[in-house]
Amino acid sequence: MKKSIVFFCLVLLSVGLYAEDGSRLWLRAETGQNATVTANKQSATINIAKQELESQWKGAPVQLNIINNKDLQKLGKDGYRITGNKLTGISILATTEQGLLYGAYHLLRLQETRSDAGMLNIAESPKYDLRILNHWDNLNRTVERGYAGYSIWRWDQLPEQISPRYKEYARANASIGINATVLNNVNATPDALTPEFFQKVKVIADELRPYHIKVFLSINFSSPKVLGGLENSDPLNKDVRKWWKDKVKEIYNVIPDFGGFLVKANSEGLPGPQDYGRTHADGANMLAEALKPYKGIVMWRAFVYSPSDQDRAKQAFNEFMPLDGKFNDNVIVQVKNGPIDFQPREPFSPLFGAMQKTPLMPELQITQEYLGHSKQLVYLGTQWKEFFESDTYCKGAGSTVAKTTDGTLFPHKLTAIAGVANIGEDANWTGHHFGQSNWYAFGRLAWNHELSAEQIADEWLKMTFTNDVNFLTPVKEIMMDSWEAMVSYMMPLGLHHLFAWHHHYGPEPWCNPPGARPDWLPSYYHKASTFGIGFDRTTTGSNAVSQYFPPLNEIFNNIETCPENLLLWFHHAPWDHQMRGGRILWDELCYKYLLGVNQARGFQKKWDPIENLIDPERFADVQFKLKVQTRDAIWWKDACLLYFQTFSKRPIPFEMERPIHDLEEMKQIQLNLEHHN
Ligand code: BDP
Repeated sequence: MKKSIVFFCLVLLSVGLYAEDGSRLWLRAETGQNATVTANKQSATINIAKQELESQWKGAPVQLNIINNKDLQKLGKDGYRITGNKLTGISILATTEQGLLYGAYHLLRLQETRSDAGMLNIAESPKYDLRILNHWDNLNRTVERGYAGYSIWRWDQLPEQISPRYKEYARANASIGINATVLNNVNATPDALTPEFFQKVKVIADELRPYHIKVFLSINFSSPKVLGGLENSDPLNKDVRKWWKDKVKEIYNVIPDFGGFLVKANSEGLPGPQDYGRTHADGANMLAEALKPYKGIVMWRAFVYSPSDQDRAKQAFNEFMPLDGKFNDNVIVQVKNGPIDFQPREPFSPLFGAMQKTPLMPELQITQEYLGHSKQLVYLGTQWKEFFESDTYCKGAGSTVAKTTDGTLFPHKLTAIAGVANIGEDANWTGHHFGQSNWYAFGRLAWNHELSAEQIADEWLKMTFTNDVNFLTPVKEIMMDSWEAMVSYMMPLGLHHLFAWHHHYGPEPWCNPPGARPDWLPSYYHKASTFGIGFDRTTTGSNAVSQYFPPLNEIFNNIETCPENLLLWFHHAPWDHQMRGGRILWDELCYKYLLGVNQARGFQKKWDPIENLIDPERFADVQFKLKVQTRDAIWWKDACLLYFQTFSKRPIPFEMERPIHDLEEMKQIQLNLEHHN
């Protein structure tokens, strides 16, 4: 009797211990190893590196040494060297404490991915100096475009109470090299600059500091007027400039290593310098001047557009190019990967490569606002690689976007890259277990954009699930195909912005609420007519192609040479346009949607057989979401094809599966998705 109770308790305990909710992310190494680790210096950061290795490293002793020699200096302040052998001893060398921390996580990653055998001789340094997350978290803890619950920042409890998640967050980020974070939404309220709020921010900064993560804030440009009671917030007004200087001083008094500001100004209705007839440079430089004495920086966003006759895709370029070279040296301009807005596939923003006298930092969106929220498995490593490797031709062939921003082609003082976070209070942090892979991939690519999407997927799967090849092979295939599959069942061939007005999840290509801004309507972008479909951005259309360097402008401009995956981004093509594979455009569109749906079905088929290779909880969660993904892929296919068919007036190819919905039925679907669902 007694024995069975003990047994029962043990079972309960083990179920409790091993219930998999995904909260451990990719940091799942067995602890309790008691490895021998020595360090030649001490600090909070070095102690973390030490403890991580002591508890998880399974090899011979590790030495952590801060050394200042030429070889290590070449690797920069975050770089490190790992030498030695797991059987005889390892040494991690760096010029700084954070170098040692990154080296420690590297070594553990090698162990967890079974790559730690043999003689190690590794030299690493990051491609970007600042690798920063942007939280679109509001002070009331809702998260704009967040799909993993409420914000992890518990402003209501701070500064008194400290959530254990702050440290876990810091650790996860440090383990992939992320070294900075913007805590609040770019749609910022002036309340983020009150003395009470700084006390809360201070607590978070204190928690993140040992992991070498710097804290930044988004600011509202009208703060001097709204918060300070000044007459206006004109950047050339002496009082306004003084207000910012005093405010910045106040912040640094509380947080001496504060990073600086992220600014969304004169964009989507937010205030900015143009309200006073001033330029973006005037606004940015005013803030830069205030931050300069403390080594703070300004990240000024180029995501600007207004309802006008000018093609939205051209606006940021036209507004920012004349300002090239006019920004202070502690300003960096933050540019979304594409010219519109994180669509499933966009060409790169033409600002990359063109704005040469001002440092630019790419902004990627980790949260899947337009890519299936946390309902769909979409691995973004492949999307981001396409972006990094896109050739701008700004200095001849090979001038990739990556090289225009990482200091290779334009040696600016600042190099940086931002990712809009997908993190929330959900136990698994990101809503979908596979959302974690995008957080992971952002960090790894920010460190080294030359890593392949496949290698990153491989690492992440091994660390997060298992090293079993029977799991890795099919699941890696799912990941590698997932982005392109989603593009196919949502917006193939360069279509964009077909999303439902409110939630940006499902399709609504017909959307046309009374009084709506034209540039927020799908028809502005798809321009479907009985003649054809697509946005004419050629020299005879909006001429957005001219913003690209030759020969790319000519390649995009010519319907015969334009890559077909961007065809309808640059061209308004007739329904019977001959595609390179032999089909006419309408048929090709139909087959693309079907291909995407079939790939989604394929993901289900590949997932089910791995059931016994991982824990039942995460298996079932992902299995359920893959079902939703296929269902919603069919929704996209039927809605878009039935709608576009009202223009093309052509049959869906007869050998293809028929729609299972009616257009009117599709138009009735009203998802009541809230931002933080
Ligand atoms: C759009 C989002 C909106 C953001 C905006 C931005 O829909 O919520 O505020 O981008 O980046 O994609 O500022």
